[in-house]
Amino acid sequence: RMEVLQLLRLLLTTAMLGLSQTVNPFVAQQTPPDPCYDESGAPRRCIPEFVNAAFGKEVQASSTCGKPPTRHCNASDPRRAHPPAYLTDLNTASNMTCWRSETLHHSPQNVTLTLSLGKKFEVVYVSLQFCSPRPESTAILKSMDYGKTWVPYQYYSSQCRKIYGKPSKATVTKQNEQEALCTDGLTDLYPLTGGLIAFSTLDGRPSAQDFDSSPVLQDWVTATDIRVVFSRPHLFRDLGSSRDAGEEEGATGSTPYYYAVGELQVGGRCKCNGHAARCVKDKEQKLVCDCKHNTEGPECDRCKPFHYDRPWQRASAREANECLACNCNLHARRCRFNMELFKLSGRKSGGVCLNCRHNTAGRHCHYCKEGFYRDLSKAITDRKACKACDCHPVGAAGKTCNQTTGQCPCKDGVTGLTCNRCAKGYQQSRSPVAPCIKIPAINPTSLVTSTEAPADCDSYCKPAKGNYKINMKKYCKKDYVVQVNILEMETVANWAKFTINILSVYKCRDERVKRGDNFLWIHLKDLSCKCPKIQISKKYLVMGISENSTDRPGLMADKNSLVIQWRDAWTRRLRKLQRREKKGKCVKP
Ligand SMILES: [Ca+2]
Repeated sequence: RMEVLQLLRLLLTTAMLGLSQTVNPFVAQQTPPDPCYDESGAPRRCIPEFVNAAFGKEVQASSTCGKPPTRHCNASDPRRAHPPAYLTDLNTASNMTCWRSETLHHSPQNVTLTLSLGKKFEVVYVSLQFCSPRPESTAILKSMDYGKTWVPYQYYSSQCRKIYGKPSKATVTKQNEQEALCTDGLTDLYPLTGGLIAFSTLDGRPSAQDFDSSPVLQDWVTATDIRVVFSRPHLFRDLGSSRDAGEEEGATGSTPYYYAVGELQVGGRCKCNGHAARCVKDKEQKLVCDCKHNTEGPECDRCKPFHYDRPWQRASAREANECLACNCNLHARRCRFNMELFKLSGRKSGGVCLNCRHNTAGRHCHYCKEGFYRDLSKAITDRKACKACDCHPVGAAGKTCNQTTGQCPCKDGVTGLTCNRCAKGYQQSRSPVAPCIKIPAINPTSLVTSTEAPADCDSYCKPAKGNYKINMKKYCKKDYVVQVNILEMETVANWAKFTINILSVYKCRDERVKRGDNFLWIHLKDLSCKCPKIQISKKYLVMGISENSTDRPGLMADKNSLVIQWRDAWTRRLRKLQRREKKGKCVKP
């Protein structure tokens, strides 16, 4: 029969499990490849080995013989004691050690065995090997909350309906996979010793084939405690008068009886939800999963701190479902999970960094907080990735720069990253409110660059180009030779009036030409044809003729003047020409 085969299989497993409990302490010191990760280091499902979770654990029995001693049982005599420890000890095939209840006189005679596994296990089977005849009625229960509440796993009875209120022939469907059944199998009186009761948690349950995706069955196999209740023995009138039980003291009236079990097994795996390959004792000697995949908790049932980028999930054969760290670019130590963001991301990422440091901000601490901007020479993960804004106290309209570019908000006419200079077409003023003011409408730059320049420039003059030669002849022809700095410009009628600063005088026949502030006049027509070409705040060598004009005090330049952007190399040359002139080398025109 199928049942017999199944029992044989369990017995074989029993033998193997017995061996696997013998731990070699030297094996643990080696470092075998971690089964929770594949060869490339990618996480994969891992599960603790299949064990007899009952082995060596303490069982609470509601009744144990030998106190007070009887002829067959003496708790204080090791040779005749039958303590509950014999339920989970290491049996040898030849010498089965058996727990034995007190002799019971009245039916029903309930005896309860309670086994605490110490943590959640995924139970595959519960089996009992008897040293007495099997009980007529037995219930197996489990607890998932360390004994606070109990749910039935399976009933065995020749009178299912009468004893347990259950039909004896029932089938499990997808709708009642978490329901305990009652069977009249495994309740035979015979064999009188060595009989088995074995309950396989997943046997005959439809979703067992797809256990990974059945939370109902995952729940069904989960247990922290197992309880066996022997509800009713076989009555000895069925048995005849050959049992020693009948000879026990006090056996009067009803037929006395006892239950005896040689081995209680709970076959299963330490429950770690696919995130640990083994269970270990923690500091308090409690059994816990050795969690991987960034999980923690006794059953690896939650994500480790800072690993909240997606919800915790049990590992499956296909997916390790490891917990993922939040991406905070090394600027945060804490994060939280946000379901809305997770959904918006297509169920990929829902982590939100908390308390971004190093002047960063954002969900991933991925940009700079207000008042700081990205230093693009450094990686975003760098502690100095964000620099403080450096906005000019006068030129900037505020202290907060663009978080990406560092651009400060500049006042009108001000430019530069920190707002430290005037924009094109603007010039510095003394006002802190408007530090740069517009250069008056008609200005040389716009005229010169304008496409509306007079078409006859080519015939009118040749704009200054390329290298100028400064020779004695030219020097002698001019009334003055000066180095000037162009400061400002305004227009007066058809004239451009430049405010200049005369830096050096190399020749002068005019008293008005001396170092210091002065004016330089150029006719707008000349200027628009770039003869000469002049730009504000540049230095020039100006060689020209004196012209007395009360309307336009200062120097004058026109298309025949030499106005050349200054070169320092000229200083020596001009001094030389100056010396030669003093020696009378200039022939007056
Ligand atoms: Ca035993």
